[in-house]
Amino acid sequence: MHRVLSGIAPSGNFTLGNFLGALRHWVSFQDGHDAFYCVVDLHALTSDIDPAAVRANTLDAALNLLAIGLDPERCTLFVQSHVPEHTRLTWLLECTATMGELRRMTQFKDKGQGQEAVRVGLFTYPCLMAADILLYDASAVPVGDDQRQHLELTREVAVRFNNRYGETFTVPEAAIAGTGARVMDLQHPERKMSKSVDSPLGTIGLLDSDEEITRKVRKAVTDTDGEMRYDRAAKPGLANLLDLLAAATDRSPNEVAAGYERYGDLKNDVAAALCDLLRPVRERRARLESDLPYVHAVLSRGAAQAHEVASATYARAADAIGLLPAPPAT
Ligand code: AQP
Repeated sequence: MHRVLSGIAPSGNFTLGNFLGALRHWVSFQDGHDAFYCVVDLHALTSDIDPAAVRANTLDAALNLLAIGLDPERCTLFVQSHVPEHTRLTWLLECTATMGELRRMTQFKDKGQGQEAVRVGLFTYPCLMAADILLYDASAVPVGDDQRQHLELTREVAVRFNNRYGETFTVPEAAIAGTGARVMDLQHPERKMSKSVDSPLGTIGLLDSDEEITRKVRKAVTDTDGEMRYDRAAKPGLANLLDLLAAATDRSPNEVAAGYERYGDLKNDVAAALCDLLRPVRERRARLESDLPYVHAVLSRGAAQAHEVASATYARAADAIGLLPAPPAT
């Protein structure tokens, strides 16, 4: 069975972008795959953080992942920092990647922009992400389009390590969805919808009410020529709405565009489709909130299962690179 791994940072409220670009595919990959999913809490530490918020967001993320339909009987769900091999392997990979490679990462440039003192962790986090993936011998990594470059780096680092120190890692492939792979901000359709960017009207939250979803879609920026056609470059706001309805109803954006003449009618149907899509998530989440011991038990079992796989891979990598095996604990 093919192994699948993916993670999400507890860096704020999950968005519709996270859901359409990645999370709903995580649910599908549970069938027919050996699926590992983690809340990558260490990735949430790369900016100015509030420790209480990191703690709360990590639990919140686990609740959301169960609410979208992850089933601990069909996948392994865990918190990244509970498996210490993630940071241990990161060091070996930091000693494999180059400064030039990391400097080329566009997310580092985007997220570091305007910051006076950019943290080292923000620069090196693609190595942590590579470790997240390589530890599990994942052959597929379901991610949104924004992670394509990081996946490419992971592949390059894995290949280099294998060539230099002997066959150690499985070289993974990105599994990037078609429609929904890049959901844009409803108010600023030139930038992606993001959980850590403050854009109250431009971001649809995973747990937004029907009223909030409808209000935001109705206010979404379009254009003034009124011409219904799918053109991401010339008509990014409209294209985003067409993409959303296409992703929610499993059609192509051009097919969706052919069914409308007026932007208002399209917006009504986008809002209705998104409400239908997210309502069950909200309902499941409400039920889970009353059973936090269950959520902690899932994470504890997940950490043990993940550790079993990750420790074997780490031992292989450490041996390949020339580290003496650690003496058995006394
Ligand atoms: N707008 C998006 N459209 C499609 N997919 C998206 N993803 C994120 N935004 C969109 C996908 O969601 C998964 C989890 O994301 P992440 O936590 O690893 O961080 P990110 O990619 O940087 O996403 P955010 O929401 O923008 O988080 P912050 O604000 O922390 O940077 C990934 O598979 C991602 O591709």
